[in-house]
Amino acid sequence: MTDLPSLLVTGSAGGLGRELVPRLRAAGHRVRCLDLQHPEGAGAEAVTGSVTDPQVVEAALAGVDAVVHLGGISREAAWADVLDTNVHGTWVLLDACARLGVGKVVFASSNHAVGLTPRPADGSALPADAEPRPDSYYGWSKTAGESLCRLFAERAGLDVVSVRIGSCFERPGDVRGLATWMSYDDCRRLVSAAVDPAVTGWHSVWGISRNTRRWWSLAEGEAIGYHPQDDSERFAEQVLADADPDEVVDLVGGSFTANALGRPN
Ligand code: NAI
Ligand code: 15L
Repeated sequence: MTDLPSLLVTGSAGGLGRELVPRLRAAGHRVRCLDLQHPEGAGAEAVTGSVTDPQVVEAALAGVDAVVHLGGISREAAWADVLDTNVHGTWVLLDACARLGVGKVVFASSNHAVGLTPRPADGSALPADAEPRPDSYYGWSKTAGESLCRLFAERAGLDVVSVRIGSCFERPGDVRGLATWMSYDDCRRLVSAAVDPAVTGWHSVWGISRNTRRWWSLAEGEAIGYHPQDDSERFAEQVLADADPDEVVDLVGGSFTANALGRPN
């Protein structure tokens, strides 16, 4: 049996990283972690520092086959901060990958890159390459990250899967989440599919589970071997009982579409 690709996970200490890393290890990937700080007991495979620091990033990349880039600001924030961490940090990482020959990147984009997109009136599924319509500086930083990834795929030969993640939490938090949820187990399945050596070039996929109420397309993910197994429907009764009648459910970005620009939420 051949070894699975070894991985660097940036942002490994965040809400998603803490759930994803052990699942990747259990699936057979060797995983190194990079974050500003780590939980106790993170071990020797934990590199401490910023994705904006080229020396830190180069050290963290040594010997890995692929990068899962989660590290950064994950909600609305001040312009200078999203620009530095999410845009410049992504460039530092991609530039180092290209120079060091780490040829595969999974980029944690977000639904908020297209947050202002309405639910298609004809009932069709929204494609994973829907044009950028960011709902926030944060969402804009993800469109910039996607675009940088594509530049490095097409000009530097990196293989990149850009994942427009919906809502990756233990369970969906609201009615919108019944459509946008991705389980941690499905997130692991998506990463393992994306780093497979057979997946080459540039891809944009949605990061959601096989939710009964989904309206974002799974076709692009399935084309790279991502076959989600979970469905938020098991949470529906409880979520609907607690529903807020004013919740924004027919725009991709939900409540982000109504929040003030640049104000941390
Ligand atoms: P989080 O905010 O819980 O974790 C982000 C992690 O990145 C933190 O551990 C933080 O310390 C680290 N980080 C921040 N700046 C850094 C820097 N300069 N250098 C290195 N590490 C840095 O966010 P979460 O939920 O874990 O999300 C992970 C990624 O997935 C983020 O990029 C987020 O934008 C994206 N995403 C997550 C979604 C979700 O539902 N959890 C939905 C859409 C996108
Ligand atoms: C995101 O991009 C955020 O990082 C996450 O915290 C959630 O707000 C998610 O989108 C969502 O839209 O549910």
